[in-house]
Amino acid sequence: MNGKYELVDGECAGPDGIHGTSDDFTVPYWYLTNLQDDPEYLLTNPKKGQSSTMLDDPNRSSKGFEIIFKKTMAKRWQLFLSYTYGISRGNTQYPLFVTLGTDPNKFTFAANQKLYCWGEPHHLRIQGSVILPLDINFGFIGSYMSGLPEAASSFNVKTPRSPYTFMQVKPYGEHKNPDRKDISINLEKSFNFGQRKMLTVMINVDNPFNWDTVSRLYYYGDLWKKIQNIKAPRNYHLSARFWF
Ligand SMILES: [Ca+2]
Repeated sequence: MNGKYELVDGECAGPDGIHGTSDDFTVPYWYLTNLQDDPEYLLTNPKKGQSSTMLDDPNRSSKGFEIIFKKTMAKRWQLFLSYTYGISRGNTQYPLFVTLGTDPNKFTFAANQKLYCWGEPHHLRIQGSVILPLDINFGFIGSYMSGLPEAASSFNVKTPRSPYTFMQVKPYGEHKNPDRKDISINLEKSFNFGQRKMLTVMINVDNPFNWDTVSRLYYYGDLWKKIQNIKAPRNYHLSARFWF
């Protein structure tokens, strides 16, 4: 545990991944100045100040709550509503936690800032059905989730040792993925034939409004803000079931 570090400016190549262009910016980087002498670190229950790599006490806390409203089927309709809020803050989380004590850069955007957060703090769900005239069942499922926070990283941070250092270059949550809305609706109608025969016809439409096609972006290297995931566009599903 005899590593000696000096805080220097790392030069991040920015979203284009190329040094020397207008989107470059600097990031704080702990530079190991005695590389030859430095042994492997082994820390148990690491604490702030225990070594030159421990800039803060590890901490994390999670909070959340959920509110639910249910209306059971009566007078031909039913409804379920829920709102969930949950958030984690702190300076450690896998995989960072397992590497604490090896490199003070693990704390670069976490120490004393408590900006680390993970998850989708706002999650709203709705589900219900109404029996329309002619006994046609109309059902719907919808949800809204606020965008997942990201830790922007770059492979191209130029430091005194290398032009290709990989590290987190922005605080967690400074960049977020798009919010997501999902909705699915269906209609269902049954026809009875005699006492024990029934035909049920169903039509289901997912994402009828083509909402929020982009669900996740990249936040590292030269893939910065390029699309990582999209979700399925509007699609229809027609089916029939015959009971006998
Ligand atoms: Ca650049």
